[in-house]
Amino acid sequence: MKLIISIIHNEDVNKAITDLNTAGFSVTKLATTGGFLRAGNVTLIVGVEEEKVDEAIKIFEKTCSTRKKIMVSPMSVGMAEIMSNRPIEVDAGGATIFVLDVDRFEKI
Ligand code: 2BA
Repeated sequence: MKLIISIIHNEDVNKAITDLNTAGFSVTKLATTGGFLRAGNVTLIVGVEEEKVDEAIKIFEKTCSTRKKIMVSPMSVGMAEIMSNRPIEVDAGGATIFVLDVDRFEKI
């Protein structure tokens, strides 16, 4: 058995969990914080049989793929007016995935 630990963006979590559950995977969702940006993200842990690891990762690829998003930067005090509310392109989505060996799995 393997344990998949997948760190994803908040906005992808509902679709990822829905698709994982629909495919028969059990998922635990943890509210986490990235150490670099200090912003909220979500960590999903999924215990799977070894032969199902690729199927689960494909679901993460489908639901959490990186894409470009246009956002309006928030107005900030002191910023030149020309910079305020200017749309900027940012990366959204993506997943950081670890796959670990599980020595023992029990459900009691
Ligand atoms: P990503 O590399 O896509 O990482 C997204 C989040 O995944 C990270 O959030 C962290 O929560 C987790 N993560 C990534 N790699 C990990 C690892 N090896 N071990 C444990 N957790 C891991 P943040 O730490 O807030 O980082 C957000 C983004 O900032 C990163 O996106 C990366 O593009 C950048 N970044 C992170 N650390 C950096 C550093 N030391 N220098 C420059 N840029 C960094």
